[in-house]
Amino acid sequence: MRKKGILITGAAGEIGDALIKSLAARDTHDLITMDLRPLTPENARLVTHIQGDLLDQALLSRMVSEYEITIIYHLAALLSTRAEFSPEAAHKVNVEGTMGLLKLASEQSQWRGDPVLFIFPRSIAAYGMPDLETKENFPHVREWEWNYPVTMYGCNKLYCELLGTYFSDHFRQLAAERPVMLDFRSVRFPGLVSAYTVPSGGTSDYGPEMLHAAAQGVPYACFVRPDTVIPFMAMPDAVSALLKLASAPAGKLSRRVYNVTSFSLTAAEFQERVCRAFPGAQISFAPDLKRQGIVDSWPAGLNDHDARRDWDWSPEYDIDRSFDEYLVPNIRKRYQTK
Ligand code: AKB
Repeated sequence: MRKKGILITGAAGEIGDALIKSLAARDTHDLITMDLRPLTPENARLVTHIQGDLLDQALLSRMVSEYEITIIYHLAALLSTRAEFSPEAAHKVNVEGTMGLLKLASEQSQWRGDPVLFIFPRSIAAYGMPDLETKENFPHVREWEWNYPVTMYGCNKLYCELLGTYFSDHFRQLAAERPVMLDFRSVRFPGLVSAYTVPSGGTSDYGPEMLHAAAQGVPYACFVRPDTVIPFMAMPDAVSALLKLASAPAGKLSRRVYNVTSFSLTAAEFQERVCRAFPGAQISFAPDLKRQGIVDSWPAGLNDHDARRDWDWSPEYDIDRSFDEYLVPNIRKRYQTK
């Protein structure tokens, strides 16, 4: 018989780093991770890591010959800035990679006679506000509003949310017998900020980059205007949202894609908090008009009412707690010991 396992793709990334630790502390199933990169030695001890390409079908087949996958946390993605430089590669990873995994989850749901849970974290990049006036007039966007992304990453993700919903609700809709279908659930995150990792390839990266640079005493030029506003969330809340959504009873879920958020602030307010925590931080503003355009297209805030109602979502880290209890002390410690 195969061993039961939980699969995490893109496991060497920011969310993966934190998710592995939380799942290893609570789950009985084996954790199987996949990424092109190796894991940190600390995380590598907690999982069986497959260093390889998500698009490698033979690799996926070998994995399912050994493991009965019960849950997939599909984190692998090329983020918004990186995807603009190589849109075709982004499409391959973000769309073809997701399609391959949805097919795998679909087949495995048949084998098990029980849906494979497919957790798909995505983000505010699914939205596209046409101009700053609209952004100001719609400060708390609902899931179905302004789904007009301006980035390759956003387009890829929006489409994959639809694909996931299709595989969950309509797959083989004309067949005589409906198959056991996978259970797709997605969250749209704001920009995430971790005390332990620095993001790469994203466009919300200016927040975390500012913070980590200041803690190391390195000057930082922020690539957006001071008045730029988007929502952010501390990494522990992001992990808790994924775990909460995964454990919610299916009957309670009224949708497959949920907004979750914590706090919104401008880049100037971010800078103020960073400078308060790290006096002497050298943060300037040197807007890059092209990346600015991407951030301006993202909403200033999200309405996460449905997640709160359906699966009791609520962030534990508001803006003060995020900075004062999680980010600043842990980042300070991180660079002090180096
Ligand atoms: C990015 O900047 O691409 C991501 C996101 C907000 O989607 N962090």
